[in-house]
Amino acid sequence: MTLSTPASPSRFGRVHPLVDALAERIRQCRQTLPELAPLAIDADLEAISGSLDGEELFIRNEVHQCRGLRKLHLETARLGRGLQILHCVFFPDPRYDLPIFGADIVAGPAGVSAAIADLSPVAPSLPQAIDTALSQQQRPLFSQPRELPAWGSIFSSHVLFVRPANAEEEQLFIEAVVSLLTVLGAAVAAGQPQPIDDPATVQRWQGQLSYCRQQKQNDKTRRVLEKAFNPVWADRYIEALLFDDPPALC
Ligand code: BLA
Repeated sequence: MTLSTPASPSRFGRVHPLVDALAERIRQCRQTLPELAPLAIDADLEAISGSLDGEELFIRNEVHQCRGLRKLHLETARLGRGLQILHCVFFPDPRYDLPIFGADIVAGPAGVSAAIADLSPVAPSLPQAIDTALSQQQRPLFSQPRELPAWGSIFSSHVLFVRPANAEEEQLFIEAVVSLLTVLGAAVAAGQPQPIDDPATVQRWQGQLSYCRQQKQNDKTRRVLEKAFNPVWADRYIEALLFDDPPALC
């Protein structure tokens, strides 16, 4: 396949309506976060396009930081055989008592096979205010819930993992993600940093590291990237952008 960095994202094709709509809602929620600023990423990782067996491939990455969150990553991608992906993780600054927000959508020619969203703990349990807020929300009902793989023990008890069966369920999923981001946004706004050497900060750093290690056990992500690009590139992409270890506390 060929790889190139296009001049503008407008060259990218469109993706599944759920991927498009959810990316747009996530951008709207992101915009309300305090001190939001874009983060620089390697140009060759920001916008990737190419072709595989005559099919257009692309990955578009947006990376930001804000007060309380060290890295907000939103990726939309089309990766061959009609596979369309939304991948989003907001990693907290370990000094703040905040969970990791994660969402993933995998859509193929036959529709959306996986839609997952969670505020995941980086300590033995979620911050109390977040757990209470999530417990008070009505849990949306989906006709096709899915079972988590073993590495999914990183997710909270509130995790939503479904195969949305129709447009109504897709809309329900978008609203559930907006609810998670609203709860997270309130916690970010109220959050105060603890010292870098506070045992709670260190524990949250370790929690993030273990989240990244568990996510890297998802062979399905690696296999798709290896096939669309190549194993060396896929490894660098996963290790440097998707689930890079949190930077050392100093
Ligand atoms: C599943 N992820 C998948 C699948 C594929 C990808 C092809 C299988 C689809 C299915 O089971 O129906 C591929 N996901 C990707 C790729 C990227 C991606 C290539 O994000 C990025 C370039 N995965 C995440 C995040 C979460 C996540 C942040 O990246 C959750 C917050 C979850 N993906 C997740 C889970 C599965 C999945 C739980 C199901 C795995 C399984 O059933 O074994």
